[in-house]
Amino acid sequence: MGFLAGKRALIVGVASNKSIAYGIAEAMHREGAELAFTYQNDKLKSRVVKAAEGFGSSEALCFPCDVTSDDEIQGVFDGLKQHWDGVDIIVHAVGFAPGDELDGNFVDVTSRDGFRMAHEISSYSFVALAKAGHDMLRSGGSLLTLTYHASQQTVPNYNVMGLAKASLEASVRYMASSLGPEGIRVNGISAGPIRTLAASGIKKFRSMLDANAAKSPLKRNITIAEVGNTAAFLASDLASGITGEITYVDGGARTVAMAFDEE
Ligand code: NAD
Ligand code: 0WE
Repeated sequence: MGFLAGKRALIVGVASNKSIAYGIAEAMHREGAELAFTYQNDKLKSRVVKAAEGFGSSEALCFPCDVTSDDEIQGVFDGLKQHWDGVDIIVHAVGFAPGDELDGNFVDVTSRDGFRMAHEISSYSFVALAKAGHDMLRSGGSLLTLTYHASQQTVPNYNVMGLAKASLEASVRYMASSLGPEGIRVNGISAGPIRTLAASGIKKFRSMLDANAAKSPLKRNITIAEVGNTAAFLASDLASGITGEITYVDGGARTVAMAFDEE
């Protein structure tokens, strides 16, 4: 029996089979969790439904959810209540800033509107999901989000997303303190760079992947399966003592100040 047997998980953020959320769904399904999904818009619906069916969940467990809409967020839990009497796991794997603010000098390219969008979609939405899901969340439950180390140290062009991720990481700690007394844990995974749809528009992503692999102790980049396994662990009762924490799945890159030459 898998270590997530009997757990029900809502996965927010599948856009393709390269999505980090897809890797998480795969691991959680393998460990015995029942899964439900959301999709951002109709364009992504068929891909998410196809993924869901691959994980033994029908279209009935797939809900539209643009996280900028409180109505759609509420609709997810209203819909989920028709099938489930509670939820144990919510995975938040959503991030967005206007593309033109992820290219160029931070001070020059950052706008009030881009700042607002980045923070609303990439950070507030995690709180919004917890709020709307609160009455369905069971004791022993766990919330997870995805972050990136550019919240702590600057990375060229990550710009306003770095600020939004810093806010998201602070929200992990505040949500953990808020929900902990009810037996609900809240954690983040800080993943190394991975080529997903969200990375596809980023200039020089290939050289960033290469630089990251060269810097990391493992001398390679990480996979969505590795993030998925960590997510499954953190969401499970095996991690019952861990909350408010950011766990790095980055091949150790964060721990190295200066790259070591390979002999
Ligand atoms: P992805 O493109 O596969 O997933 C991003 C998801 O965000 C998509 O499913 C998209 O539909 C969703 N999204 C964006 N705006 C939305 C909105 N308004 N409403 C609802 N959904 C919305 O890319 P990914 O790399 O798997 O990203 C998932 C998470 O992982 C993000 O938070 C990202 O910041 C984080 N992350 C990615 C990397 C990386 O290198 N790929 C590294 C560390 C952290
Ligand atoms: O969080 C991310 C990507 C987030 C992202 C990506 C896009 C591209 C398309 C947010 N918003 C948008 N908006 C778009 O219009 N990552 C951790 C991957 C990533 O993105 C970078 C990186 C890395 C790594 C951007 C610049 C520098 C490094």
